[in-house]
Amino acid sequence: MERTFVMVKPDGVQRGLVAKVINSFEQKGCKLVALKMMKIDRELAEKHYGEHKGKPFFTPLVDYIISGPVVAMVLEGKDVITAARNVMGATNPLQAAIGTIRGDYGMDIGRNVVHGSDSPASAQREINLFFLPEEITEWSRTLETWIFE
Ligand code: YYY
Ligand code: MG
Repeated sequence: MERTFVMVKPDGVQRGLVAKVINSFEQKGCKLVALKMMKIDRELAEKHYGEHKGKPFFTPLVDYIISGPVVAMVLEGKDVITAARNVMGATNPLQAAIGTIRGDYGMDIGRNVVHGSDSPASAQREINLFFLPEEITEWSRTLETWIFE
């Protein structure tokens, strides 16, 4: 079973989209194993987006992600990293398909509502950045065999 790190970004929280975003992942079949609201400080933001350091959008991206509370979560399931990325849609909401979170709720690449890890290595790194092991709840979902073969 794979895990991924997902977060409702400050624009999603301010716009009252938290429940809708979580619902999109739940209805897809992702299992929620950790969830919290928090404010990200600059140090954590720069670590989280470390791969983008030096790019022109890095500073505005960090300023945006620390501009208000976020809702961070860990999702679990077979191939959940890919599944969650598909639920989110393309990075630029203008290119994201309608029916995806970014396609349905976004207009601008710099306000794209949601984050999700892009690989097993980044998922592991991001989960460890945002959650202590004891904040992740292991539980068995009774309908698992109706979601995964
Ligand atoms: O993983 P994902 O969020 O879909 O995109 P990344 O390429 O990792 O970029 C992280 C974040 O940076 C993206 O969600 C929006 C922002 N960004 C931007 O503002 N302008 C770009 N040209 C590329 C990315
Ligand atoms: Mg990324």
